Amino acid sequence: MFTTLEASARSTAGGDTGPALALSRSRLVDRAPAPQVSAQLPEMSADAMRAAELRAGLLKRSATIDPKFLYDTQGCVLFNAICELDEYYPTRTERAVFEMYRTDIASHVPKAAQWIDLGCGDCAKSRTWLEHVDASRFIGVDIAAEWIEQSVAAVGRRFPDIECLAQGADFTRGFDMHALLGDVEARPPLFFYPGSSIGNFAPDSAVTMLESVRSHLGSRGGLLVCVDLRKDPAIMKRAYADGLGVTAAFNKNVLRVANKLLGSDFRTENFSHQARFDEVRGCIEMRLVANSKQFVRLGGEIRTFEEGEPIVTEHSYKYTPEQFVTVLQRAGFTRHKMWTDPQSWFGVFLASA
Ligand code: AVJ
Repeated sequence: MFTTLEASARSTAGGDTGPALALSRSRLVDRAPAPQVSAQLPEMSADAMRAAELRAGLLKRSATIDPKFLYDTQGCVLFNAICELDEYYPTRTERAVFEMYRTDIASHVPKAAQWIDLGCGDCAKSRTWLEHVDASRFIGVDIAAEWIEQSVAAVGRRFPDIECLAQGADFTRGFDMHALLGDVEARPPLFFYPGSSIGNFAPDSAVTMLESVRSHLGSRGGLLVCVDLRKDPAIMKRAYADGLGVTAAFNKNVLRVANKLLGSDFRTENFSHQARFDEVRGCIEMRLVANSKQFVRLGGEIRTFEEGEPIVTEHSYKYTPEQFVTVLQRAGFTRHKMWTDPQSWFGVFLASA
């Protein structure tokens, strides 16, 4: 049987101190057939900010690359291929839970909701939800500002009565959408954060990010967030070390992204993909390990990588339901419901203030 959990928790007092929204641009896509576009131009080059962040990570003693850099056009194609792999269970398990409980979950979404998709991409998941909920507005947020304009415009054509907005933003750095959301009592926000992307944050950072979400909810808003649950480590590991090497290609592609953004000269063939489950931290760690000593030109400097030295490219945290409820409570959510699959591999949480 599929199961649902329901619980309520203490409320957390206090305001919110998320950093300012790192907006690259904002586009209003207002109703088909001729979407109007109102632009808010970027304050500074988003590429320059991304390059500085990427470079700083690579120059640390223990080199890291933030996982958001995995998703250039080719990275998105490779990630979509990962989602089709036998070994990669999260995508199809999430889909199964959504399909099984769509009506029940939708019945908990407030009327006239502002549906905010964090990391909307092609908006495919939201599109199905918008057929089942009463939304007044759809806001697609993604770091890939250019390409979501089109996918959000397509949502606008499919749902002419829903006001559609594409918001280019790196919401991983905290965000402030209060002005954009307007009267949240009349139109309660429903933040949609699927795909277990929350797993890319370490628990403390997940709390900070979800606090930021919670600060926007008003009295009736909510958060629909999907979480990969703890299971046999061998199963989790296989999902990140597939037999075809698609995940390896996805991981190594980030070095091409670095070369493009920084003008560096990483050679993808000189690094190997590694994925392991860290039992202590409860996460998959994905790395690129130098096959031999590497001298990489990074702007004016040479970054040396010793043989076997890793660049950590992603952490993917896996939670027990209880652990994730604790994260929600720490972020100030007081009520939640969870839906899961028969094996309890993947959790869909609806949380409210
Ligand atoms: C998109 C962050 C949910 O952590 O499982 C897939 C990304 N990395 N294979 C994940 C990913 C390697 C994925 N998330």
